[in-house]
Amino acid sequence: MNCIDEKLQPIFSEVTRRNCGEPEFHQAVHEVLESLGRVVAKHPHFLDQALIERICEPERQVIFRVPWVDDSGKVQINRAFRVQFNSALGPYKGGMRFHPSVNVGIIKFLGFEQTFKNALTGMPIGGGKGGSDFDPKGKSDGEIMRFCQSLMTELHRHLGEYTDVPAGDIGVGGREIGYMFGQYKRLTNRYEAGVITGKALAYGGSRARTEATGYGNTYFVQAMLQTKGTDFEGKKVVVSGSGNVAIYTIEKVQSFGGKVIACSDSSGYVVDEGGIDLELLKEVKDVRRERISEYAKAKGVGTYFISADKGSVWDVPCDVAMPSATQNELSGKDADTLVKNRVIAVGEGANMPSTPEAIQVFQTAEVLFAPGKAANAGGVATSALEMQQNASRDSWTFEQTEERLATIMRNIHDTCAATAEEYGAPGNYVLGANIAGFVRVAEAMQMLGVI
Ligand code: NDP
Ligand code: 2IT
Repeated sequence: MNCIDEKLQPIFSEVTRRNCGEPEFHQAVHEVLESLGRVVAKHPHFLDQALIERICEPERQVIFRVPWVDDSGKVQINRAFRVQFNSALGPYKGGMRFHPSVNVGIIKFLGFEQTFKNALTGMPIGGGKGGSDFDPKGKSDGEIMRFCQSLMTELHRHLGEYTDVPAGDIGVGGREIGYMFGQYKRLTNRYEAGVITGKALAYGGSRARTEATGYGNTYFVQAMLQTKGTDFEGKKVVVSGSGNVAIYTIEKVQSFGGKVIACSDSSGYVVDEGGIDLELLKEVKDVRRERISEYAKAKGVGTYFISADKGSVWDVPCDVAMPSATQNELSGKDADTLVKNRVIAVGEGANMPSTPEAIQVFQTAEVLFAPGKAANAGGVATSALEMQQNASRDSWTFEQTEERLATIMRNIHDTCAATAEEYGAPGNYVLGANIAGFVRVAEAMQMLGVI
């Protein structure tokens, strides 16, 4: 890991002391504090009023029990969380994650990242995140519905279009959003469409929200490639994951002339030298909800599956890598392999997928590296566009919405690049994103008094 400026070291020590046993949260805070040394050297007033300390402390954290009845009639118990991190710029905004690995530290790191990401979009949204250790794998539709209804029975009292607006994340897609919104509507007797995003078009969703995170990351990487006078045309691309973000990354990369030759899930990865067949991938993952090995089985010749215990998707030589599964899925060793295989750009579709060691390897090798809080902001930005459409009771075309998304991603890219330059680290998008996101939140907080 790089070093934190000595003025900021006590802040980090205090964060680790009062959030013990939460390594992902420490990692996320460490990375931002590494960047802030240059800010406080130039603008010491940011050290006043304990601004940085306040930004590292969530405004509110809710932890609750979710009891539900499975198909055999047995009562099951899960734990759920909502960390309302920062509302200086707008209502708390961020997804819900359903995955057995979820704990308070994971949700806290995601809420912290979300605060800066949302600031980078330039839109009026604060940062929050939630989730549960519920495992959706192998559950029936009825079980998923009863779980979502029970979760919302508790969560609804903390939400509102002006208070806190959840959306999807790992394990939470259109189906779960529908069940949660349906229960919110019953409990409140209000058709408050703007209380949740990622809704289906039929009941107030936005066109292009499903595609937005993957498309947005692709736009961001394209902007980085253009700074070097190149683009996706003819490039070999590897994408990890095969969920919402991965699928629409593959779709956009292909439309830009790139060739995606591998993708994965937690069971392993498939390599398809002819280029991933997107329709088949959507059928296997979105419709049938099967394992990625079924893709290789169905595709046959020229395609193969490697299980997760035999290697990682990052072993596949490529020009561009787009990690789109989960945190810390790309290690320093994986980064060494990618660099050895001459990767030229990495765009993080997932939240914090690269370990600090991996980021260091990419930056030392001068690989174009787009951190998640900038590169994957297209999802939440389009959620904010969904909120705008809900507030004005309007519905935009796909083209209008995608054009807004493309402009937002271009602006985020340019802001990160200009900020990195201003602070003496041209090309360092990590520094640019952390500083630009921090400054927007910190300036708003200063104006709001000691809150
Ligand atoms: P999905 O649930 O649709 O897909 C997740 C994918 O990642 C699956 O292929 C899953 O495989 C894989 N995965 C999840 N956890 C692990 C793990 N522990 N190890 C290996 N593979 C894993 O989620 P999304 O596509 O929505 O989210 C992917 C990433 O993008 C997350 O980091 C999320 O926070 C981030 N993100 C999502 C946004 C959105 O709008 N949805 C916006 C911005 C960021 P398996 O099925 O085997 O678990
Ligand atoms: O990590 C993320 O930005 C998301 N999961 C999307 C959040 C949102 O509110 O759309």
